[in-house]
Amino acid sequence: MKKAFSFAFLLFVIIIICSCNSDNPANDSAWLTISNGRVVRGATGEAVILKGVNVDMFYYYQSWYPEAIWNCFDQWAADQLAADGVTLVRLAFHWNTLADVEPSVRLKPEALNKYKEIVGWLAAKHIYVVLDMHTPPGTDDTNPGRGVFWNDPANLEHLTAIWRLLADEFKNEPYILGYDIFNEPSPPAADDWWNLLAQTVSSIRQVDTKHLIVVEPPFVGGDGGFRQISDPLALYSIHFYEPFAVSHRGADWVGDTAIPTDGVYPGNVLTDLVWLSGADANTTITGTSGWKEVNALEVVAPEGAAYATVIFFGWGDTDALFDDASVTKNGAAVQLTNPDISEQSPYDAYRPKSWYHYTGGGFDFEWIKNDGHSSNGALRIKGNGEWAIWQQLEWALLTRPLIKVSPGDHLSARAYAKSLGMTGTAGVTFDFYRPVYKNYDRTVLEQDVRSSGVDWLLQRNLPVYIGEFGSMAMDTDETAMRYLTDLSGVLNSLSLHWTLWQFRESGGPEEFGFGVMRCAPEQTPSSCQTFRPSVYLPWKAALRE
Ligand SMILES: [Ca+2]
Repeated sequence: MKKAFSFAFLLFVIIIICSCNSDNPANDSAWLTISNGRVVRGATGEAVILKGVNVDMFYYYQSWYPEAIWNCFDQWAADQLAADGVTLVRLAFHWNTLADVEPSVRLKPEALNKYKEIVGWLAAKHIYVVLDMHTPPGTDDTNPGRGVFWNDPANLEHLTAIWRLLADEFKNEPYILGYDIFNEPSPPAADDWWNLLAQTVSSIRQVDTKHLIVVEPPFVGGDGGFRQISDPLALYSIHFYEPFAVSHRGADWVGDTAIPTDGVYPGNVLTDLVWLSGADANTTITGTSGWKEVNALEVVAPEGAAYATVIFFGWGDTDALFDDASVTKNGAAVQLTNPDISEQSPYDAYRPKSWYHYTGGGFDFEWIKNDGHSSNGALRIKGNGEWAIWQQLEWALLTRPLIKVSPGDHLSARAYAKSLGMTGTAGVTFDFYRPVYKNYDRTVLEQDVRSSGVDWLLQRNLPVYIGEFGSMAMDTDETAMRYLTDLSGVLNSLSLHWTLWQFRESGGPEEFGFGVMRCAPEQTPSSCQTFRPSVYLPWKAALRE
């Protein structure tokens, strides 16, 4: 008896020791890898599908609430996620939370320990973690426009160096699924992204050969989309938010004004606008002049038109300033956004709010700040070509801040223009747009998911992870509930891995947002414990589907 007891005690001690060390054989069964296009347990080859949520506020708080950053997540939250059935968390961070780059690239010990603690809470509940570089070096969420990342080669070097240090820290942790190298990269050209990715993967592989690389496609026109990378442990990630007018209803950070809140699901959703026709100006300027009124009178909205924008135009050799637009519809004044060109875009210091320029070629455009008609701030068109315009259609927002019209409406536009020596003409008039709707239901959502890159990847036997999807909602929002139910149902039917955007809001109880939970910035999840049913309920159901 005595001998048997000692043996049992010894085993007990070994098990205790082993559970403290992630290198040990007891945890080997937790390691995941990729085999034959699927995420599988390395030990058994059994395929697993991982589902969960983005725990994302760490990147956001670094910019906006640095004093509260570690309130974003706690052990209670890890337990809650496990109880809800989560098996995957995409953990976002801001580069500067974790790292310094001067005088040399190094990880900050306190933040690293915090992240290790979070990974430990999740690992204890058998939840896997994707580390997500959400805000890359040289960029910050208080100054949107991640394009600046690509302007300085040092940022690229820092990104690669930070990932190598992180991989070295986490290389033995089986509950790290992998590394999401750069959230939604928007490089000048697709090759810039694929080259940086290859370099970063190569650097990671010098210290860590076991974890997956989460591969996102570049956000560029033309040759955008996925490429297959040479590393065999790649998990290909898509962020799916179609139809945008539904998933981002009310979002006020996408463009200069907010996205309308009238997108419904299932139902007809505005997905595009098609240019229908322009109108003739009544008076124009040419030569050299001071500020003079130009106008377009008795313009009738054509058949099919649903939206109009006032436009300032230049034809031929032009050097003109424009200011103080005003519009009437059926005799009543229309409220325009920034008609006196005084307000700056919240996203671009070089552009006035809600004005955008286009040309067939040959023109330069400028926001003039030291001249104007009734107030400083005017728009300039200078050059020589067929046509150039400033107008108020922002494609990402579609209908804001356009003028809603019906066929047969009578419109007039007035503005002031100043010519600086030109032989062409300049003036003010309208462009009309026809809306394109798509009737969304689950079948259409599935087609959109497949064509977003999923079919391309599955045909090549590559594993697919929907890293983000979600819907802005208030508590009992029928559109959000049905959209999330159908979309997560589609993802499950295709056996895709997924993480919902997002775990929590920081804007307090009234925020119209994406979060499963909505808490004030200073609240920890355990002190908040407030869920948004329209997101929480369909998400929870999909986790268990
Ligand atoms: Ca002005």
